[in-house]
Amino acid sequence: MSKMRIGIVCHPSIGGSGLVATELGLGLAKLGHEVHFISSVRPFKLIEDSDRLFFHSVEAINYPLFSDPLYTFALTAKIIEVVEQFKLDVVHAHYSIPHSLCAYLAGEITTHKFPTVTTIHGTDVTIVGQDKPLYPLNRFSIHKSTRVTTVSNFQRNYIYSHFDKTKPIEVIHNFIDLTVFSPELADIDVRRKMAKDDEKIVMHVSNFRALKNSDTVIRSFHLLRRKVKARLVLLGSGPDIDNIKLQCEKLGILKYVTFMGDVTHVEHYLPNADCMIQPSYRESFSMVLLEAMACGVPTVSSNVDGIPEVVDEGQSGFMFDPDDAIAMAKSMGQILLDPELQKQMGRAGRLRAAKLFNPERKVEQYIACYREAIQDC
Ligand code: GMT
Repeated sequence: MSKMRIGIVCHPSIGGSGLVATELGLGLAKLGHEVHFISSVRPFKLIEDSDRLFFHSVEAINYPLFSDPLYTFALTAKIIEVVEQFKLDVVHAHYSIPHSLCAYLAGEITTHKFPTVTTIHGTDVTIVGQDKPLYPLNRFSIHKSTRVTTVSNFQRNYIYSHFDKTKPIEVIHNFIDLTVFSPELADIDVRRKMAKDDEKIVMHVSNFRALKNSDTVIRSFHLLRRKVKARLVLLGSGPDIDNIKLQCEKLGILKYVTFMGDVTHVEHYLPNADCMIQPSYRESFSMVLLEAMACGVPTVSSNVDGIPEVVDEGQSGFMFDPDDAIAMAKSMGQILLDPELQKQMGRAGRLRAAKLFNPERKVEQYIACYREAIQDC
């Protein structure tokens, strides 16, 4: 089949949708396709351009007349420039707002016509999307996309029930590079940067916003500490961090918590954890849980949204209502006090990640989706 020239518009985030978009682009290039990333910052895993991988930086438009850098129009202009210069066959927009809307506007302006594939990652419809002023923009961008995909069956049903039933939506679950996220990369020197040798590590990775529910992380860890000599390791940063420190101080557990801050290579830290806790209130999928599974780390999480499509209950992890700190503490204790169970769950998680969320299958699904979009255009 002919090789394609594909534009990828994404948030250059270290984890989540930015990681998925970058890994997808790398996988497409490995298969011989030409991939053009369009974003404000070079995706950190895209070390350099090559003969099939290109990065196009969106420069903000700063005129004194305007109160903000007009990023949305700068992005639209950059899509037009790249589409026309490289004659792209398709543009893949990760997130409907603003990326898919910018692709639509660019398509109305360019002389070189192209289809748009939009991937809904969750927050664009469940959080931002429910914001009344943005609701019509979200619905319009979904409707105007040539093809729409999303990352879980839950998310597809959510879009159907809240936005647009007429638009067929394909579910392509997120995926993970099992050579990058692996238990083989556990490293005692890295572990010792986080905890003492005789402390079990409970890890939480987050952007510390309200929906990540750090309150339950702290409360369940506080209860766990009564039974297990454990240390809570927090990766990431965000608006809730200061409150978390205050809450830990009040509970007298601040000395058992390691704040690692933002780390670019979470895969260096994750394999050293004994358990991952992610009690989010909303998650269309949860890359963190899949990353933990790939690293052979059992998970304790909430049971919301797309998470039950990632976690195999009782096998790779345990799931509870987001605020059930008591049950989460109990299941973490069960895992951390039984090394055989911890190993068994870790193995089950990695096998599940390899079987259901491997890059090869998912990249092929996106390629088929692009080809259908090109035919429809
Ligand atoms: O959850 C976030 O705050 C980040 C956001 C993102 O853009 O990465 O995550 C969303 O997309 C991820 C990749 O598809 C999903 O794994 C996350 O579950 C989803 N977050 C939510 O739905 C809250």
